[in-house]
Amino acid sequence: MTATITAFERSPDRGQGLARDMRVRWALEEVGQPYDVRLVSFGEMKQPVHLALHPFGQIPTYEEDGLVLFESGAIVLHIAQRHAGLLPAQANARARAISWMFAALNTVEPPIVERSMAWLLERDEAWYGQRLPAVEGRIRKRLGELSSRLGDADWLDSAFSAGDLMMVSVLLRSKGSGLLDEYPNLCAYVARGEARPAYKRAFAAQLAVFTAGASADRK
Ligand code: GTB
Repeated sequence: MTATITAFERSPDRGQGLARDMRVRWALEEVGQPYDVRLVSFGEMKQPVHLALHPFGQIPTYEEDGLVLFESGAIVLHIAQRHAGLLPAQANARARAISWMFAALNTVEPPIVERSMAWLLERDEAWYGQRLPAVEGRIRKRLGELSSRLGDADWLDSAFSAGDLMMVSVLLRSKGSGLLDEYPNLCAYVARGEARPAYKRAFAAQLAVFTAGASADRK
């Protein structure tokens, strides 16, 4: 049965692929699984129909054959476990790839999200400029550590895995801040992820949603 995911009807990132449906789309493209997308507005996300799928009223969700999942990490892990292509067959390598998924979500993404939220919600506050260096310091700490570990390798643990998919997705969210540019090997790592045909297909699909919405608005 074809899986259905949810995504923003009008993504606030204007098609930059930064919303978390992008990592799910990318995973599905990597494993060659077709999928349907149900677009939801901010209002619909908070209605009982969507809350029955996602207790926090967010995207993405994933429905397949009676199974309903939320949380992009859980969804990508489910896809990677069900289909070949995103996790190594060897048990220890598989466990390490999953560690990298968790590292992306629990260790690297939080300070990046903190900066985005500060800009979104607090940028007009008098103390915003004073707080920013500390927030950016926390991002630099993680990027520096990740950069040291990656070194000149192509991927985090030999072959490309769901760990890389998640880490590249998370790092992409720091691109706009300019902080990623301080780490050339991380920029090259992200570029390798973006160059993957599966990434390109996923990016094009989410951009098409934004473009269609924008042209409908003009009519
Ligand atoms: N931990 C959850 C997961 O990984 O699935 C977090 C899900 C989440 O934050 N979803 C966001 C959402 O539904 C969209 S992705 N927000 C609506 C709400 O909470 O009411 C976060 C996001 C939003 C916008 C941008 N952007 O504009 O660049 C980037 C990322």
